[in-house]
Amino acid sequence: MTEPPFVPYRPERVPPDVGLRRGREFLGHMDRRRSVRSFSSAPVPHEAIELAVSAANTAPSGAHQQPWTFVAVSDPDVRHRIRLAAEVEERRFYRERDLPEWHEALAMLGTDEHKDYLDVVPWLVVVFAQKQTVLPDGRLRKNYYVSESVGLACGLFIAALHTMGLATLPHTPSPMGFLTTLLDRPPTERPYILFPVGYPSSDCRVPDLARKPLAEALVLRS
Ligand code: IYR
Repeated sequence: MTEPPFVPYRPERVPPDVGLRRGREFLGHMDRRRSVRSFSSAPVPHEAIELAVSAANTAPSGAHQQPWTFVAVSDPDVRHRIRLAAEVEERRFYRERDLPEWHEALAMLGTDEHKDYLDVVPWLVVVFAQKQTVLPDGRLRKNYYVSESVGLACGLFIAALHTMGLATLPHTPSPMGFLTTLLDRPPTERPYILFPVGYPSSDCRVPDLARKPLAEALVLRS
């Protein structure tokens, strides 16, 4: 087998004290992020969406297969159709499905089947996970660690939006098959997360939640 091509990688060398300062600043920045459900309709330049998706597109992925597609929608009619279809599923979820434990877990968020924000935000970004990728010659390539890879990309997307003062919410109406139809995506992809993107409304309020303490998130083992 021939060797795959490698190129030098010489990232900036960061002394520990500088690294810690940057790490604290980054944490401070990320810790001010909240998921929001109350958005302004103020426009967001499409370059902001391009920048956030470009940042997402730097994510590591299984076998570097980059198994994601980000579909950015600004057309108010398409957004409205997405809202109506999402609310159909959400109504079923909240009113008809027998999911007491799940409903109870959500109680403190104060959510219901109304998803007005899908009409208010200037952008909806729908992320699709490619179970398979259609190669240029039309053959199908199986992808590995798809969910992990797309999740990593979504995390970077959220962080990039926050850096630009933009807010979002990982919205996952269940099931989400309507997005495949409405956005005309191929059967090799499945809808992964629906992100409304915009500035938070001036009267935006969020649930009074605390992040779990580091001692619960990190196990330090010698
Ligand atoms: N998709 C519903 C329910 C919902 C589910 C989870 I898990 C949440 O963290 C929040 C809401 C909705 O968006 O209302």
